[in-house]
Amino acid sequence: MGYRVAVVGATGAVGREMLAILEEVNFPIKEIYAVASRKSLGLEIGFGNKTLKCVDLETFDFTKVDIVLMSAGGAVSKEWSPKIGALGPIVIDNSSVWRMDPDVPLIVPEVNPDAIWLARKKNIIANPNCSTAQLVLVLKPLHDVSRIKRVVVSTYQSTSGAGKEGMDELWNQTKALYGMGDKSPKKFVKQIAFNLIPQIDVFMEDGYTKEEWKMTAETHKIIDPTIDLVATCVRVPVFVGHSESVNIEFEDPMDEDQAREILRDAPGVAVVDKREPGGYVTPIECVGEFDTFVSRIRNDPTVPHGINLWCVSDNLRKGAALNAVQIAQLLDERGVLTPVSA
Ligand code: 11C
Repeated sequence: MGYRVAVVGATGAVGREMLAILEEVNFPIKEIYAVASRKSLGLEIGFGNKTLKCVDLETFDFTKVDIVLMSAGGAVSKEWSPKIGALGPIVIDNSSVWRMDPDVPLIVPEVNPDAIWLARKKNIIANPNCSTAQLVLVLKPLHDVSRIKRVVVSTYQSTSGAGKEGMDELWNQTKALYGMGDKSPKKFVKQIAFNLIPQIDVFMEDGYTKEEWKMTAETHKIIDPTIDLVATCVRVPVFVGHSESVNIEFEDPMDEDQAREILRDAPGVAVVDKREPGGYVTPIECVGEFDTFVSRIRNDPTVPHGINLWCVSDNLRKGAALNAVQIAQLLDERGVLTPVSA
């Protein structure tokens, strides 16, 4: 028994991770297709001990599949997700296009699995922004114990959040600064090598960036619209792994010891919090991991019930591909889809 799965955007950084994770978690697969734009036609991608040849999005017959993992950008998703959904498969989409649609569930399986009931409305499920996914994993178990009033979060986001071109720019500029090649910014608006940039996505009218707005709006949809959340999002010269400094203020008592205990039991979270040099997790150490790591849990002495913490997660995994695959697992567990017999 297994599902017929298509990965759309299979040649991208997240698409490749989706294929790798489907294999790693041993997702029940009957058939698997790597779908991409025409320019990638025929390109070969490894899947376990098999090789998949990329097929063309424009001509692929989506009635042959049950689940579509889509990571092909907003424009492609806007056009294709409804078309595919109308044919029957459920699309799990990694872009921002559908997240705020009231008829589309926005799911982090450890946090709001029950939102899956809405999956069949449009046959589209949205995957949150990477910086939101790791944050809600940490906030929800704390909010369940003592209501969160206010969150102030500052992010340190890796270049892979902007795709392969973002990583290439960091690599090329770093080499150029040692005298080899072009160091002019292309993907980012300023130099990223040996620098950082306090802008991710476009500016909105109120002076916040769209990435900052997404963190607030998506946290409201996934956990609770009454949480006040304000973000400052910063791009840093790291290849993979987003980090966040999070200040949380609670309605009722909560302290560092209680928060540490709650987070130790939280699904998808690993606490590494030794108060000694190096007793915390940095982005390099989270690469390839499934867990979101929490370190530096401290009382905030400036408010009655507040804590500060540091959290780090692989943005290509929990922030994108892993969460999408976990949504597919949730569809299986909840019996939303019926596997095809061998
Ligand atoms: C970044 N978080 O690091 C962004 C990438 O809404 O899915 C993901 C954008 C999104 O640049």
